Amino acid sequence: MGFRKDFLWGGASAAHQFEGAWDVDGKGVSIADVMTAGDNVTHTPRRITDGVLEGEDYPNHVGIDFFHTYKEDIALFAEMGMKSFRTSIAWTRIFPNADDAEPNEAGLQFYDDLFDECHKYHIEPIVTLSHFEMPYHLAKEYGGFMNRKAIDFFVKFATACFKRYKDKVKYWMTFNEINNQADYIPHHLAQEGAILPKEGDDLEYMMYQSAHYELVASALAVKAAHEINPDMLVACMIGMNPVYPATCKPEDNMQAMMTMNFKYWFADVHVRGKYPSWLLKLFERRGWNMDITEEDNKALLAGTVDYIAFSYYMSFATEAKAENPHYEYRPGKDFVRNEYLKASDWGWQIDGLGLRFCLNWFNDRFGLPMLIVENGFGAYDKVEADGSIHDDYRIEYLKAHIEAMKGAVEDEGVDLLGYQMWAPIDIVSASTGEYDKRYGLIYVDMNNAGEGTWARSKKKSFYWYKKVIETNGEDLANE
Ligand code: BGP
Repeated sequence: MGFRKDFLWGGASAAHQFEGAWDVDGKGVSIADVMTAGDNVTHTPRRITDGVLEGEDYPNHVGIDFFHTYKEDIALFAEMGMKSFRTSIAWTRIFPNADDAEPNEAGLQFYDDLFDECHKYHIEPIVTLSHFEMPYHLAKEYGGFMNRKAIDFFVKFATACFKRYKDKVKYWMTFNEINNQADYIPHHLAQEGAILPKEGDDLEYMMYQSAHYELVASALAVKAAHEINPDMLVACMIGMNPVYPATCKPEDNMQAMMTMNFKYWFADVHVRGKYPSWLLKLFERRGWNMDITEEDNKALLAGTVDYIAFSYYMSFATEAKAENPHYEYRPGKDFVRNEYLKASDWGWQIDGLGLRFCLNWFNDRFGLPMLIVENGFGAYDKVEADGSIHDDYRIEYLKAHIEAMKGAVEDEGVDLLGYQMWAPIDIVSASTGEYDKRYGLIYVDMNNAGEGTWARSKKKSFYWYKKVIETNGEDLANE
């Protein structure tokens, strides 16, 4: 019973959200480097600027300066007992413009040093190749993944990483939350596909076409990895937030099922190497002339993934509407509030059991090993006069989710490799660009207003998670 002995307990982050050092040692400008700071209190969204502009506030330029503090921070992860640490390789540290002839040695060396530091403490590095940080040059000069050339640039980048770290990194992921763009909002198209849409563009079509090129790029990367070192395991990475029917009306149930299809078909292609029939029908219905070649289809089949990595934060509920006879997913139109769930200050509905649902959904559909690579609670933290931080809400969130995954392992027998909470240390929020939306077990003294010393301190959840890891998930009590 319980989790496997070598269960990969750990924490996850992404280069652009914590490394900072945005222009150090030859690093190029990424999409994240042209995204401004937002704010939940004033409802200020992030903006994407036309290059790096004077006078704008770009929080990812600084992150939490992990680029310079990684040794101290990893020592804290080790103290917590972390067995694994997920991060990404910033594409622009390796190929600053995407189309460079040779990789940047200083960038490659940084990750060598970082992975060595992890291994020093027997922490397994788990690596995402592309986590919302595509080269800005790729977006601006090539149109990002709307251009077939992006496939070659990505495969070149992936291959350089596989070759360099083949003896240091075993677990890989290609594109972080590749399915986030199913909503085809400009923010996600930029983060996922380096696409900067213009007024009047058909965003829905662009999403499907560029996602196709990304899926081919991912499949070619999987194949390359296996050729370089057959022991390396490469996953897709899906942002999984299940969609429930609002009622037991058959139409609502049908709507929920199709919405799951529309949001998670990316996993079907990654795992099965081919498109689901309903999606080919959608292409037909839209009358799109998709650029999907025979060679692409072969590549998809030859590069299916080894395991499924996914993030989980919340669940949604949806209802059917008569005006939507094909039960399509229409972003922003058919979701309803789930009255059984509470939500975070950012409106994310908290649903521990939903994680068990996801594990079973993936397991039944694909039967592959799984790795939970993100799960956590973004909240405002309060520092007491004595410096302590009592983040019981975060402990409660993590506890409920770990209990749910335990259920899926013990009762349903899902093959779960590990759990990486998001994030072991406070970092910049990806959606809002805030410091105040905190996920960490380690506090970083910096706020939205730019005030703070950058000092690190341990929250109550730090000690709690240490005990959880020590007992391999047996003792989850919050004392
Ligand atoms: C996921 C992303 C992460 C991370 C997390 C929390 O979608 O993969 O990069 O940031 O969500 O989201 P946020 O930072 O917006 O609160």
